[in-house]
Amino acid sequence: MKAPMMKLTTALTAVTLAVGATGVSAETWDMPMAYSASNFHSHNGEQFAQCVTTGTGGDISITTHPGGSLFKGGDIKRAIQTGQVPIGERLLSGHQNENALFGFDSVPFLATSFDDSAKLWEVAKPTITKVLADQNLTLLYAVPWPPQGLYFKNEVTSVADMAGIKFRSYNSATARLAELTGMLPVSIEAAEISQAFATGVADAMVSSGSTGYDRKVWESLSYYYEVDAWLPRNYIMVNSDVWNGTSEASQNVIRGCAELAEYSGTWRSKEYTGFTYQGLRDGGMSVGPASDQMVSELKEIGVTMTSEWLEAAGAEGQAIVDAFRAMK
Ligand code: PCA
Repeated sequence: MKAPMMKLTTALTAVTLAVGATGVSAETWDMPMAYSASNFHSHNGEQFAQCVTTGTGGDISITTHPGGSLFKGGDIKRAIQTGQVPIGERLLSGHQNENALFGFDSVPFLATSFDDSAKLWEVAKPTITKVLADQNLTLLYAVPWPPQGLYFKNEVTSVADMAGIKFRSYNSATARLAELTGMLPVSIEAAEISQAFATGVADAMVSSGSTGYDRKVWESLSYYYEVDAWLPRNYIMVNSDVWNGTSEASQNVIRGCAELAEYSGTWRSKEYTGFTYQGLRDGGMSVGPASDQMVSELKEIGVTMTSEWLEAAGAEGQAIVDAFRAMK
């Protein structure tokens, strides 16, 4: 009796392996992304998806869904945590109302260049990885948006000129910036801003040249002031149960693709900065540095926001800032 049973087990194992190798057990991972298909983050995410699909020999194929088409930006993290989708991309600082640490990259004038953004990420990454892991999320990679500047419908030369303007915000730091400059914050996803500006729901925002260019904001707004206030990051996360159920071989491929995507995404972000400023100009906008007065008034507001953030983020936030300043 024993010998035939063993033979059967061996045969079954062989069949299972053969099924795996032919890709019958292949999985498809839907990956929601909040920003438009034309945006560099979305292009980069698409290449990451192709890298994983190719690298795992089709055992895991990732399909991206940009433009908030599967889940809106604000719903993506929860959808992954609850297992509605295995993977997705979101603006990290979009969660700072949940935990101030997520807003480390939106502290005004802390890290204002790509080099500083990379240093800040290096020191913040272990903490953010841990905070996400406690929420059943595995961090894969993060890519910065280009430096943040101010968009307005009308010319503005000082903070006093901003009083009463309806200001589109994308996280709690940008809503706070509106309050401290006397503007009226209204929270709107990037996917909806063209309409918001066209209908007068908002007449200003802080964002990159990239988002203004993607959303063709020159149809409603006329001024972009380069402020280089901060460089917020998008990040890609996987549900940790899904991750732990993924073979070590596939995990290694995904990690490799993620490392490549962080590098290529950052490179694209740099390249895109000048390109989109020119695009805004071609659309008819005035693009240039903010006045000295405006910059110095915004820097004062930045000091207030830095101390508010440090208070909210506690010892771990302070440790990130200290480690970053020590690298400079
Ligand atoms: N674009 C995104 C976040 C930062 C940026 O440059 C947005 O405006 O929503």
